[in-house]
Amino acid sequence: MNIAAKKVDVAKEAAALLEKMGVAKELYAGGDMPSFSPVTGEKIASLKTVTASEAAGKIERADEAFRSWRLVPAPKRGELVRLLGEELRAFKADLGRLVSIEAGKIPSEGLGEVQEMIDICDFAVGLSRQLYGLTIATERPGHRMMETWHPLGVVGIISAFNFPVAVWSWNAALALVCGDAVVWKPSEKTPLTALACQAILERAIARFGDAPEGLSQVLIGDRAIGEVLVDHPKVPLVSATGSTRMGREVGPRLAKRFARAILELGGNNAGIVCPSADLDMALRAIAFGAMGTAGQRCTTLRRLFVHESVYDQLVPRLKKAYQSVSVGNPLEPAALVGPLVDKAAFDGMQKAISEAQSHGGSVTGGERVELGYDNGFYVKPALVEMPQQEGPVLEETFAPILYVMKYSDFDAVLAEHNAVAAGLSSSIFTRDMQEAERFLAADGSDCGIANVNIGTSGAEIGGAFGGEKETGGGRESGSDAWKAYMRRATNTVNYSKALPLAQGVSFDIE
Ligand code: UN1
Repeated sequence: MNIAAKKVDVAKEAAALLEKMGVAKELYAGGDMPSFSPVTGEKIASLKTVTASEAAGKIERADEAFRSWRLVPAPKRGELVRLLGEELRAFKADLGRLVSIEAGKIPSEGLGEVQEMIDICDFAVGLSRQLYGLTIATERPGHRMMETWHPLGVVGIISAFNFPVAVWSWNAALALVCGDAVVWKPSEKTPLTALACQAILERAIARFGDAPEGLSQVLIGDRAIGEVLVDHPKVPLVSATGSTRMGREVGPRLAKRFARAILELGGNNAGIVCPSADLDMALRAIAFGAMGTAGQRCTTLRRLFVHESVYDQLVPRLKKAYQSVSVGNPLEPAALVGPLVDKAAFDGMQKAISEAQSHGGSVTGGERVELGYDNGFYVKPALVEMPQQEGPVLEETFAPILYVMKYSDFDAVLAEHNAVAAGLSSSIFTRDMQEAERFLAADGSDCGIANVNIGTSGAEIGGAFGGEKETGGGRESGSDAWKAYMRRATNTVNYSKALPLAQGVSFDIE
């Protein structure tokens, strides 16, 4: 079912939401950087950009703010993030709607993204009382060895269009409780939601009272502005989310100046459906994983291996789901699949589909859905049955294409599963404990996320998020990901009256 076009004035609605969230009009009207809504393809704002020297100035100011923020006790820093969580609760509907307008997400996913922000704030508030190190046994009498975690500095955040607000919050909420300042370069495709987040944080800062000025900065601009952030000597950590291509440029630049990198890059996530799988459950998980967010999550399910014994039960049902899924205006609650972000995404999808066909792929869906918005790129999600894993199946195409392949041998499918460059998310559908445990074992899935009987996408914030190989190796969000945002010091204290050297070394001077 396609959701028919409705007359929507996205520019007007975006402006009303920005005003309500407290974003100053001069930041998004009359500037030189356009922002478009994928809902209709219309221009919805013209943003004021920063020059390279203004960007450097903002980084300097953030560094100054860091120097006092690091001295504020961590639980008090947590109070700022608690207030941010409160403000996000108050503006959840507005920010979620703006995410729908600017990134094209359906309402529940726009709201879900803001919920993810609220969740990480709650996590970070708790964390602000748990930034603890170890006390370690020393080999020397009368000594104590311990580790202390200190604030690190300015954390640079580079985020992508597809999670325009949540990814910032995973980084910012942790960085702020860790005693760091943050400077954010959002995607050029989603600058308005970034301005809204900054305005919401500023409300929290105003309520907090005495946070240093400049603690959080947003850099609106193009790639050159991102480079200022990546190359600035006062930014000891950059957390960058985006394509592997972007990571290949950012990673070496950071390495060159020995800065830390948290890279969260491409994914080419797979699922395996085993003979014992609960097929009803698998069907739902696959549908959300592959078609949800119009295939534009880094965790989107892109490759599916189905055991030959269940292939003919599952795949026809999946195809039916593909044919009947509602595609349409994401501002309408009935749509499950909203638009692609832009024409380039649509062209990339069509190219991958025709390449797949030249490798013997048989396609269901994939065609453009006309809603009457000239520059809105809506598509039927594509399910492509492939004779083997080759050609475009080995690449991440940021669009709703699910490549489906048949398998017969478990060891062989595990090897196929891991035979791609990216290593973000993975899942297995099975009720066989041996298969499930093999998938999670050292020689099982090589991804940063490996799930059993749930899909590849929609991770909770409580776990560390990120992946291996060309996904970049970084971890954000929960578990002990906070450690990357702090500086670890090992301290040894001698409370004895002697000076024994470690390793039995003697060095006795007169
Ligand atoms: C992304 O697409 O960059 O696991 C992040 C998920 C979300 C985050 C995706 N919690 O799908």
